[in-house]
Amino acid sequence: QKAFLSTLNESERQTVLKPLLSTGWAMTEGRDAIQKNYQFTDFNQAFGFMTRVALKADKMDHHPEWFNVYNRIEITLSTHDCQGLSKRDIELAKFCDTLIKN
Ligand code: HBI
Repeated sequence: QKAFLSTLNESERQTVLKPLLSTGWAMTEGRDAIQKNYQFTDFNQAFGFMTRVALKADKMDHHPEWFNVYNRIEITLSTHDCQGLSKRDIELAKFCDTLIKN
């Protein structure tokens, strides 16, 4: 679905972005992007998380920017096609958080 993606407008930022910022997501310095750090019990758990996010990302055709070392993952979400945050970033962020059992 190549529907033109636009960046989130101000009201969308208040309604769908803001709640994420209170669940550990933060705006990335100098970018219209959000990022979050996850820590798992071990690499096996971390990579399992990455695997599930990767499959979702490919299904969405929307891919994360991420870094992994052992049990830690730093994930950054932004939409390259519109150089900013779009609804796809919100969807993928929420998906990531559904995978975490706290
Ligand atoms: N992932 N984060 C992100 N942003 C994009 O704009 C994007 C993507 N994955 C695939 C994709 N765009 C394709 O639609 C384009 O590369 C053609």
